[in-house]
Amino acid sequence: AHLLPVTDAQPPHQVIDGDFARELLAGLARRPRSIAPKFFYDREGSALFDRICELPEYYPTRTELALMKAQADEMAECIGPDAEIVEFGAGSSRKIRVLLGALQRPRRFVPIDISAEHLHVAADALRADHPGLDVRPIAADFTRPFDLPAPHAASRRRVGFFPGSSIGNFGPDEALGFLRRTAVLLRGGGLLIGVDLVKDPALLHAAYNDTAGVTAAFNLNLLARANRELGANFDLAQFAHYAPYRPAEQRIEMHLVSRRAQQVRLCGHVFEFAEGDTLHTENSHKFSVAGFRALAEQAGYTPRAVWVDPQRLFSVHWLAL
Ligand code: AVI
Repeated sequence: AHLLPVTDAQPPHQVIDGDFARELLAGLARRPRSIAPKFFYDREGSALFDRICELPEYYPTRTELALMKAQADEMAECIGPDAEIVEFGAGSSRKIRVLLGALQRPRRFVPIDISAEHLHVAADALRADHPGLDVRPIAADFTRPFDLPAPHAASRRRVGFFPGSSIGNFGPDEALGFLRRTAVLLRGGGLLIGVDLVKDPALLHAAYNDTAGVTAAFNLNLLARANRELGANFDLAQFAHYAPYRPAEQRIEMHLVSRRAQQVRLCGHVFEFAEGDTLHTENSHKFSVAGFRALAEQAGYTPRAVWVDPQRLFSVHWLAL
């Protein structure tokens, strides 16, 4: 890890995780203030995200899961027998179970996730349920270069699995870059990817502004994480969750808005917030089916099958290589 010098703002024993510290410092210094959403997913954040997935307002998880259950055989047919599956951002690995149940002789499963503890717990559970499957978890940030194990001897093709519409959390250039990189990694195979669709703004707004306040807690956990890991002194009660839908950009934006003028200490630096100043924490882009297929084509994939639920909330695409 890259270490930053420990200043007297931190307890002397503290080791600073380079990535989070460096990116939060840079993000608070730039205008508008922003930080990449991957920093949501520490242990607390991953657990909060799992709770989001169960919320009545958060339709993507249950819609994608139902779509996969209904169409698992067709999806498995696209993927073919003896595949090695690489899942990007595997989280608690619920959706892969549906696919594994339908696939013919899946040889290996490589879940990649930034949240190491969460990843290993899920991998152990999967091993227990699929004794013949070679499960090889990789704790890594899949937005950066990483190594995959050499292909499984008995596997015929490598296939990516990227559910949940996490592709929407990238900016347009990052999404294209990610698709281009994975197209190289998965050459000869393909990518099964879940993509959230453009829809009634009221439904989108509700999904990111749940009445139980779990999404607000998930957003605020970024500041709690900075307090825990970096010795920052964010007062969580003085920041508000703000998640509007921006139709022109086809995206939900998440922000943390300062409720008053305040100062925050982080790694020996002091940051000033005026009342109403925001820290932009996430974009969640929504797509049309045609728009997403065009993007995939631009990245070198051949879009083949696409499955959409009856209410046209969510889509799953099979992109061949
Ligand atoms: C992980 N990702 C696809 C979620 C989304 O919907 O963009 C993260 C999330 N943010 C707030 N609620 C859920």
